[in-house]
Amino acid sequence: MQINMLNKNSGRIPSRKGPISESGVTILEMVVAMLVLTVGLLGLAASIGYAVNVSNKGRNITNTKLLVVSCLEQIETLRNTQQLTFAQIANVGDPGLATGNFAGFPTGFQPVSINPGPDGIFGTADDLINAGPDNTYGTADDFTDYTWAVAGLQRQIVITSLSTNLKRIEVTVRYPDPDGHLRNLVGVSYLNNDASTNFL
Ligand SMILES: [Ca+2]
Repeated sequence: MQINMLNKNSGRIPSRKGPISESGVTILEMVVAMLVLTVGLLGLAASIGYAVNVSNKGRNITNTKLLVVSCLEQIETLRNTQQLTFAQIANVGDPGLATGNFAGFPTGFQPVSINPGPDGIFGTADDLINAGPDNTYGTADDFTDYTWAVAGLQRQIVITSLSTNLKRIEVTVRYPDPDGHLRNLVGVSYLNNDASTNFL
């Protein structure tokens, strides 16, 4: 039926003119094509991997920066609220550290805890102390809770007295990058001895 419709003018099937090409794709051509395709796909996979790596690095830096800034702001708040005196804002062993119920910020890198411990201050030696089942600090069931430590992170707080009324606060957070290398992110602020009640 279709043939008749196509050839309604001539009334017969037109004969093909010229040689019929029966050449196809050789195996060699297919191999080359597959090689080209493979190289392209490998390049695409590598670029995706690179993008994911860069994204992870950026996220780590952002999270670490937030940790550094929050620690610096905590120390400023401790001064503003006078929870600590200016003399108490110091490292353990600092000759200027005021004696009292606060032991000072320990030197060296410490675990980063998700809780501040009995003293309510992040970055001190008691950050991993859990109050235990009775939920009260200072009782016999207190224990060191290592699950509170953020995996892979460490923090160092260095407080230097520049003058009677000025201290330099340096917070370093050590974190692993996606390649497994440990990196340091450092934040510095300067704290004056503003004992006025402007902040209250
Ligand atoms: Ca603490």
